[in-house]
Amino acid sequence: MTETHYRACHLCEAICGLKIEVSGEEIISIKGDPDDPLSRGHICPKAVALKDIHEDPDRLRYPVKRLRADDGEDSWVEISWEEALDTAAEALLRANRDHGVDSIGVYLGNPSVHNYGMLTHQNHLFRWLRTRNRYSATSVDQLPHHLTSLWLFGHKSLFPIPDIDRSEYFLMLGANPLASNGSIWTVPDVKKRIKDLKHRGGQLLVVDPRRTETAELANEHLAIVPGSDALFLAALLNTLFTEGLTNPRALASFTQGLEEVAAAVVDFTPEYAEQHTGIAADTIRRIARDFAAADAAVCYGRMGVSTQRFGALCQWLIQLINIATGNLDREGGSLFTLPAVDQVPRTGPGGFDRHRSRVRGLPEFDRELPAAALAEEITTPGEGQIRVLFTGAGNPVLSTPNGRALDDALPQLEFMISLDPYINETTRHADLILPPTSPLEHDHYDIAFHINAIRNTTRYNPAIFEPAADKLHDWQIFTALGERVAKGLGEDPKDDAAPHELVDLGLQYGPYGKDTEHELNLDKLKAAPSGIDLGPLKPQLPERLMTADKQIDCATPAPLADLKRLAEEFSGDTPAPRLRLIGRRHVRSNNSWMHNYHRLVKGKARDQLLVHPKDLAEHELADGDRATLESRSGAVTVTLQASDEVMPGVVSLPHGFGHGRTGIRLHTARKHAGVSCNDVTDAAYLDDLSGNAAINGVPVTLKAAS
Ligand SMILES: Nc1nc2c(c(=O)[nH]1)N[C@H]1C(S)=C(S)[C@@H](COP(=O)(O)OP(=O)(O)OC[C@H]3O[C@@H](n4cnc5c(=O)[nH]c(N)nc54)[C@H](O)[C@@H]3O)O[C@H]1N2
Ligand SMILES: Nc1nc2c(c(=O)[nH]1)N[C@H]1C(S)=C(S)[C@@H](COP(=O)(O)OP(=O)(O)OC[C@H]3O[C@@H](n4cnc5c(=O)[nH]c(N)nc54)[C@H](O)[C@@H]3O)O[C@H]1N2
Ligand code: SF4
Ligand SMILES: [Mo]
Repeated sequence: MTETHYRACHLCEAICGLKIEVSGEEIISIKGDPDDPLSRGHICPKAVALKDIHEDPDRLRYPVKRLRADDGEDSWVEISWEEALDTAAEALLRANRDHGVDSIGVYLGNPSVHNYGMLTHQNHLFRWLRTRNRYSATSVDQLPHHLTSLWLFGHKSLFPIPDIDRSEYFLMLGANPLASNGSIWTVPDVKKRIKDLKHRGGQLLVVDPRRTETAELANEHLAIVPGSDALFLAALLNTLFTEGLTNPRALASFTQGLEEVAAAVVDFTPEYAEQHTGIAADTIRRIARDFAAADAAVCYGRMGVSTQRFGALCQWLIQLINIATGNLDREGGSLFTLPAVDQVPRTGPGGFDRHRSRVRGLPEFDRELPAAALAEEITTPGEGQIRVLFTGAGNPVLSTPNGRALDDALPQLEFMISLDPYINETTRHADLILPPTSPLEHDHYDIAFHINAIRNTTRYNPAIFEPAADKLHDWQIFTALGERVAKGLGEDPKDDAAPHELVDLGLQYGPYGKDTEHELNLDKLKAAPSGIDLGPLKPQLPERLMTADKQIDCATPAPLADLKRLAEEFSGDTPAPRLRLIGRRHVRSNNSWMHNYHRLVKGKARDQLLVHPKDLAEHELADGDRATLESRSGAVTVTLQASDEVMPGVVSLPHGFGHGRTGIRLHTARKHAGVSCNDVTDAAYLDDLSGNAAINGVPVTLKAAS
């Protein structure tokens, strides 16, 4: 007998509604849920991989412990949860006692944000580990967005969301939602939404060194020299100010400091930007004028402008453009969400540079240090050196800059614990791997991504399969381990509610809860498995601001000062590198961890280095050649693919490959091993302001493989 289950996909930020047919233990089909008010039936090819994840024989079902062998041929043995949790707690307590709190390092990866129990319960462990050595994927990703939101709106998670369904003019930089399905912008079915924008006479402009799938669909593609976006954005602002095109509209009564910003960008003319960006001054002026004249316009930038040398400055300039033209908090511009479980008033706003990393002095953000510092904090002796590492839902060996150095550093640890279902490039170094239940064995409420969504909606779905009694969810692992650590420290761990109980409370006391017409609670959501529509985004300022004075102060000291670094970088004193490396995503990938499912990797290889034909000719190389791609920090051997998608001077390699290393247990991924882009990216090449990794725009050289 088949049963139908409903579920939001947790694999990417689009959180599409799914309809899953199950017969007994078997998944018969996974389709889009047309009744989901946000995704309207849309899905991408990854949704079906939920079945593959669930069934994957490589996925660990029980904890495993490393058995060390003298010949180096270590092996893994399954152990009980009791033994695993005791061993993990002992290792953490021992490090704490023998070497101090900072000797424990923590790295949390991207899926930890997609798994709501990991969000609600990670502090059941981490509150007992008072280490400053906390790291996450944030600092190889969206850190500049958080900083900008903290600076301007008073809270790290108050992200302005592009209101694409009502927009008339959309300026997009460094994002490829046709592959990524949107990021810091939960926008399922984005292709249709872009087409609708064009049909109603709106315009999409894409600024990207590569003519991406999204750029192909746009009205206009502007190829930009990687890392030069801040000059382009500053020149747009400069034009807006000098031509008298600014008009903060409704924001005027609670916004200050635009005059200081105008003064600070006075030298950043379109002509100056033209020299370094490759975008003509006239084009920049035209875009500024069209942007200011449009009924509703929005500027949005993502990975490509966050993970580069001026990531924080770029994100701040983008918001300044939206503010100066009155397009923030405006329908068709960008708007803040009001999610049913609203984390903003409940979580701390975040802070910046309250302490620094031990070895290189990189700034903290929200109690985390830049991931680019992790390897050196393991290998550099001294007080505060990391001796024991805990990783959860992350693969920093493949995902952080100069991952090869981290790969080499991990064996120096005294002990390593990984909360992960796979033995991969990172967890192969662990002493103990704690695997959680499969995603379909636990319930799901998206705590993280409704705050980025283009419409306010809410949905909760229970688990599809009942896990065996001897399996633990991620949140239960955090709780069980936290209990042991707390007791070892002589503390009393509080018995806390399960994730769904917290969501129930969040709903009842949230903006659509008890005291409102919606009266949301968990039972109400259970009765509406495709989700509940809470309507389009609405203007909410100044009420929604989390700044103490409910004002937006545009004259943020740090990015204003960073304009000087920008001018120095582009002073013309140092010759530009001949080639710069950028990344790329494919709709059937998901960072490093979804190459183990046959249906997502079959077909043409997609791990080649894209090189413009002109650069191939200049290097006396040809399509299909094997070549060495090298940077200051490392080299890999790649297969070349001639492509005029990338602009001359730019080469593109996807990240997340590099599965050829010994000791990993990913049978399908191994057959599509590729090389890791992050063996070439550079841990010293950062956005100096935020500490975010600059994995895009890295200077590289190319030569025939020997
Ligand atoms: N060169 C380059 N580098 C990049 C990027 C780039 O564009 N170019 N992108 C960056 C970005 S945006 C990001 S977010 C990072 C990602 O970096 P990471 O988060 O470090 O890497 P992922 O590949 O997402 O690793 C996910 C891990 O989580 C495990 N996992 C999956 N689901 C679960 C679960 O439910 N529970 C648990 N416990 N584990 C789970 C997987 O097995 C895998 O080991 O990479 C960054 N690195
Ligand atoms: N299919 C799939 N979906 C995903 C992921 C995945 O790995 N696969 N990862 C998820 C994650 S963790 C994230 S954070 C999001 C990312 O979501 P997006 O940011 O939308 O995705 P990317 O494809 O990384 O887009 C970045 C773009 O920036 C361009 N770029 C590179 N350097 C520069 C530059 O200097 N300037 C400008 N203007 N552009 C530049 C690149 O060519 C690329 O097109 O995607 C999420 N969704
Ligand atoms: S777009 Fe993202 S959320 Fe939607 S089905 Fe694909 S992976 Fe899942
Ligand atoms: Mo990401």
